[in-house]
Amino acid sequence: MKQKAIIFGVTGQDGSYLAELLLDKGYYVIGVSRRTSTPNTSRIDHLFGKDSFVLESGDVLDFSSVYNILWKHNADEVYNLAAQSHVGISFKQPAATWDITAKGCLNILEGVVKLSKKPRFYQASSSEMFGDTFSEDANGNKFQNETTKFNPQSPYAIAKLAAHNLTELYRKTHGLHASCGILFNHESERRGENFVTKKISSYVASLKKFFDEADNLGIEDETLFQNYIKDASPKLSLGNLRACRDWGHAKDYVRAMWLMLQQEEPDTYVIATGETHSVKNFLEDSFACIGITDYDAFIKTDKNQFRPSEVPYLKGDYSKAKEKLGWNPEISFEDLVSTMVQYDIARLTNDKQPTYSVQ
Ligand code: NAP
Ligand code: G4F
Repeated sequence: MKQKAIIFGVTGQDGSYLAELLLDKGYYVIGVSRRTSTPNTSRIDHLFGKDSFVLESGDVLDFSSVYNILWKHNADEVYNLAAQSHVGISFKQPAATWDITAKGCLNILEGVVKLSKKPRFYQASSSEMFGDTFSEDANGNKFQNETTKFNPQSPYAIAKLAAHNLTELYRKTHGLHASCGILFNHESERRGENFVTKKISSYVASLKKFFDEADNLGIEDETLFQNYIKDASPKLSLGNLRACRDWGHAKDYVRAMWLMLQQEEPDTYVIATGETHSVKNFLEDSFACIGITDYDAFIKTDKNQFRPSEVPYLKGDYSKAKEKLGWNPEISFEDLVSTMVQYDIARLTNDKQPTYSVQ
């Protein structure tokens, strides 16, 4: 019999990669997507028509829809990836963020508890929960691991911490096989458009297109050409460039989610690369992909992109996941940046809407 898995949040970045991973492993996958007024399935359209993939309509805010799906499919594993996952937006929509991200998780946990055969459960916890805290090694190097104190700095992070604590509580009090992955930032070609990495890679691709078109305008005078570039090129508006993040590729991270649910005992694991880079570093490497080193003329500061409180520094220590799960990240920061930029260039060159290959 095929293993069955339910993915809440299947239409998101991670949901789409996790669905592919599980299908490759021979699972029957039930994806859950909420009703939206415009299509939200572009990341999983290529999965439709597969015998082992089905999409159910459900909303984590609606307990009865959650419970009906859990009861109907009697799955072996349930992954909760559903969230309002944008930190900046959580300051503007704190209640919606709380309901989806915290109460949504509770709805799934309550549904799982009521089943006679209880599936294994994965909760998508976040490095945002650390907020402004870190641990230090003997040499004064800063990092976060499973023992670092949490001090969340946004409505999103507070909601994630509530869901995290609930999952650990249900593990203890209901004996659920419920695991939490404290995942540090992970990106990909499928990253949502309003996260900083995707903003940058999309912009750099549009700038490359602008340069290619400018070359064909036949402006022979170099000064005129440079003035044209300066005045007419699109500009990228960004906020805080100093924040540091531990950025990995989502494909590596969904493998860790699956590994957690294959362990005899449920637990909590940090998943990260162990490296940290500033937003400025990400910018520099992205511009370098199109041969630009001096990018100041293309960047504007947007006060609205600064957050009321920031998470200044994230660098994960994933030793526990390495030792217990045998997990290591395989895609480097440099490859992540160039893959995202090249993907967006190809997308614009072909003048196509995003399509996502199964690889
Ligand atoms: P994402 O692309 O924003 O995906 C979020 C998913 O949640 C989407 O499928 C979204 O559906 C769904 N969703 C939102 N509200 C819902 C509701 N009321 N009912 C059902 N589904 C709902 O996020 P991601 O980057 O894939 O991240 C996956 C999970 O990991 C999230 O919980 C995120 O908070 C967490 N996380 C992410 C990172 C990261 O760096 N990516 C790091 C740590 C933790 P729509 O498509 O309809 O919007
Ligand atoms: O790309 P971001 O929006 O990601 P952030 O806030 O780190 O959150 C992501 O990672 C978390 C894990 O640590 C997840 F839990 C969460 O769901 C999400 O996936 O911002 C990264 C940094 C921040 O410091 C932000 O202030 O980039 C800075 N930034 C600078 N300019 C910007 C911008 N962020 C965005 N989104 N847009 C900007 O224009």
